[in-house]
Amino acid sequence: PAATILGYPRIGPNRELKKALEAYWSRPAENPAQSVLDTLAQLHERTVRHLSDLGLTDAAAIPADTFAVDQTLDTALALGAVPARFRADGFRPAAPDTAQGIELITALSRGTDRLEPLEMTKWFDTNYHYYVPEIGPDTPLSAHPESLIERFVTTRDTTGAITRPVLVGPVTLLLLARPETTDAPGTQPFDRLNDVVDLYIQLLTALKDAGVPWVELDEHALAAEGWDVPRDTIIDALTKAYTRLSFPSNRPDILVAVGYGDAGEAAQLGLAATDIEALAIDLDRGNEPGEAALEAWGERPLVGGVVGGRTVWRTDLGRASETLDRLKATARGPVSVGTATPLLHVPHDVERETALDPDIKEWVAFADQKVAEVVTLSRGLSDGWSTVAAELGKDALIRSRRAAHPATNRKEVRARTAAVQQRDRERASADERRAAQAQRLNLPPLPTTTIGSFPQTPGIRTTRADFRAGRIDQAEYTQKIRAEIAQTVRTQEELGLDVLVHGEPERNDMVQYFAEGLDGFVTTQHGWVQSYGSRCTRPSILFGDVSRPAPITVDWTRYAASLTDRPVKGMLTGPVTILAWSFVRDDAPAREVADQVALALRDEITDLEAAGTAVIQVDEPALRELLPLTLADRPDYLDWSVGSFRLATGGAETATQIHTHLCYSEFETVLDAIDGLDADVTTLEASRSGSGIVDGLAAGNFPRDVGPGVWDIHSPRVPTFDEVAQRVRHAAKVIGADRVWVNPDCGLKTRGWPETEAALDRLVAAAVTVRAELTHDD
Ligand code: THG
Ligand code: ZN
Repeated sequence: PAATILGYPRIGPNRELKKALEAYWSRPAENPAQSVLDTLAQLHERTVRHLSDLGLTDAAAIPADTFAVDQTLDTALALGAVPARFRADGFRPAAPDTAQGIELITALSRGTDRLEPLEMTKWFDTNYHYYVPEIGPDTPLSAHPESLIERFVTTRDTTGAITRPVLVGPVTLLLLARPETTDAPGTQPFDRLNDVVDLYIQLLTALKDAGVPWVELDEHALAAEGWDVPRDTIIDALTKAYTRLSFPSNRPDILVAVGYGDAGEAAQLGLAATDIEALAIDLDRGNEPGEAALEAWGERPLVGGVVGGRTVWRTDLGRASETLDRLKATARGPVSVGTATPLLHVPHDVERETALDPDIKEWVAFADQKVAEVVTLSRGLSDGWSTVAAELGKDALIRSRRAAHPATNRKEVRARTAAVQQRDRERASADERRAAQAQRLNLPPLPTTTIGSFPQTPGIRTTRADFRAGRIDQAEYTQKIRAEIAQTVRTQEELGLDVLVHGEPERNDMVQYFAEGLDGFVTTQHGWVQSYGSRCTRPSILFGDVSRPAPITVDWTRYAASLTDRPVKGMLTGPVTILAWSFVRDDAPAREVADQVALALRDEITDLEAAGTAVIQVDEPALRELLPLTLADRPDYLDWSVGSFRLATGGAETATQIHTHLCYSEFETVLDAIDGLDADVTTLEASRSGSGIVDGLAAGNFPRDVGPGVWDIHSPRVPTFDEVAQRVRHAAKVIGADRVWVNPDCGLKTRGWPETEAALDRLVAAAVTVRAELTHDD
C-alpha cells in the first residue's frame, strides 16, 4: 500500500463536530440530528480533500476512520450491538448516518433520563476515553455496513478519492468490550468471537460489493498485556479469526494495524499464517520485526509506522530513514511509510499557533505536519534519500537548535534533581503523622470534605475569559474571583462540611492551570484534542526544564482560609497527572521530568504550609492511565511515578495532612497506590462500584485513611439520604469509623449549584447520623 496514516483527528480544526453535537443536544428543535449529519459530511469531505492536498494521493491512502464520536462505538454499531436496556426502551440498531443513528449514538453515549449510558474508559495508555461496547452472551448482533458504504461512495463521488474504511478489529473490539449490565458475573465478551467474525465477513462482503478495495482493521489490543483472556488464547483466537476473515475471495484487501506498541512475534506469526494482505506495525514504540516474522510474512507489504501519533514533537527524520532502510533490507516484500497510531491524540495544525514562541514552534508537529513527514519519508524511501535531502537537513538543524536551546537544559534545575536523596521522598511514620494531625485538626470521626472544585458557572467562565481578553484588569479579576471563593466558603460552612476548599474558580483545567504557572511549559490557542464524546482538552506542551518562578495557588488558598475557622485544603495537581495530560518532551527521561515537576510542587507545599495550610491535596487521577501496556515495563513506571509523588509531598511537615485523589482507577491500582503514595488520606471514586471498592479496602487493612466517594457526581441525579447514609454506614463498619472520610466521588466542576447543595446537605446529614449511631453502639 501507499504512504498512509492510521487515522486523523475527527473533532475538526475549529471543533466543528463538538459544536454541532452540543447544539443538537442542548437545542434539538433548532438543531435537529440532520444538522449533525451535515456537519459530519462536510468535515469528512474537507478532511479527505485536505489530506489529499497534503500528499496522501494514492488509492486507499486516506483512512475513513470514524463516523461520529468514537471508533469503538462506530464499530459496535456496525455490529448492531445495542444493549437490552436500550432495546427495551425502543432503541433499534441503526446506521449512524441517519437521524435515528445520531439519536442512538446520543442515547448510548449520554444515557437518557431512564437509561445509564455506556461506560467510558481510557483508550490504551492515552487520555482519550472510548465508549465500552456491551456484548453479552445474548446480545443480538447484526451487520450494518450502510454508513461505511455511504461514506465511501459519497467521498469517491464528490472528491474522486478512494478512501479506506477503518473498523476496530474483532479481537480488540471484544477485549475492549464488557458484558451487558444485566449479564451474570464472569461472562466474557470474547466468547462471542465466532459470531462477531461472521458479521465482519458480512461487512466485508458488502464493502467489496460497493467497490471498496482496502479496509483497515485495528488490532491495537495485541500491543497490550493484562487482559482477562490469557495471551495464548488471544493469539490462537486471532489466528482463527483472521483465517476465517481472509478466506472468502469476495472481500476488500485487509490491512491489519497494530499501534500503541509492539504486537509481539507470536501475534505477527499468527497473522502471517492467515491470508490478510498487509500489516501496519508501530516502529515508534514497538520493535522492528524479527527474522521469523519477516520470513513468515513473505512478500506481502508492510507499513512501517515510524511517525509517532502520541506526541507533538517532530519525527527524527534521519533516524526514521535508517529504520525504514533496515526494514526494507530485511523485509521480503514492499515497505511503505505510516504513522504508529491514529493521529487522534494530537491537534490539527501547529501553523495556527501564532502566539507560540517561534523557537519552540519549529520543534513541534501536529497532525498535518505529521502527515507531511509521512509523505516526505515515503518519497525518500521510494526515490532515494537524496531527493529529500533538504527536508532531512532542515530537520537535523532544528534538532540541533532544540538540543542547544538553554531552556532544555538548565543547570540549576538539573543540579537540584541530581541532588535528590531517598530521604527527600520519605516522611515520618504514618502513625506519628496520624497522631500529630489529629491533634492539630481535631476533626470529628467520619469527617466530611469535597474533592476540590465547585460548579464552574457561566459567570466564572465569563470572568476568566474577560480577564484573558483584557476586558477587565487584574484588580477587577481578583475581586470577582474572591467573591466566588467567599460564596463557596460560606456555602460550605452553612452545609456543615468539616474540611473546606476554595472551589477553584480561577482554574480552567487542573493541568493547564499549573502549566501556566510553571517555567518549561507553553500552552496553545487551538490545540484541542478530543477527550471523549464532544469534550476536548488543550494539552500544554512541556518542552524544557521545569521550575516554579512564583507561588501559584497560595494567595487564593490564603484568602479562603481567612474567611473561616475551619481548615481549608490546599489543592494541587500531582506530577504524574501533569505529565499524563500534557505533551511531554521526548529529550529527557520521564523520571527526570517528573522529579522536576515534583520539586516545583514541593516548593508550593512549603509555601502553603507557611501560609498556615494544614491540609493539602495532591491529585493523581491519571496514575493508572500512564501504567505501561506491557507488564515488564510496569515496575519501572511505578517506581518513578510513585517516587515523584513522594518527592512532591515528602517535604511536608508531620502535622500537615496530605490528601490525594484518584479517579478512573481499577481497584488493584488503588490498593497499590494507597500503599505506595504514602498519603495520609486517599479519596476515591467508589460509588459506581457498589460496595466492591469499600470491601476490598477493608480486606486490605491499610494503616491510612480513605474517603470512598458516596455520591456519583458524574450524573445530575441527587442521591437519597438513605443511599448516602447506607454507604457511610457500610464503610464505617467494614473499614473502621476512625479511618473513613465522607466525600463525593470527584470534583463538582461539571455540576450545577442546586444539585450540589442538595447532595452535600444529604452527605453531611448522613455523616452526622452515622456518627451518632457510633456513640450509641459504644
Ligand atoms: N483535564 C485534562 N484531562 C482530563 C481531565 C481534565 N482527562 C480525563 C478527564 N479529566 C476527562 N474529562 C473531561 C471533562 C470535561 C472536559 C474535558 C475533559 C471539558 N472540556 C471543555 C470542552 O470540551 O468544552 C473545555 C475545557 C477548557 O476550556 O479547557 O469540559 O480535567 N487535561
Ligand atoms: Zn476524580
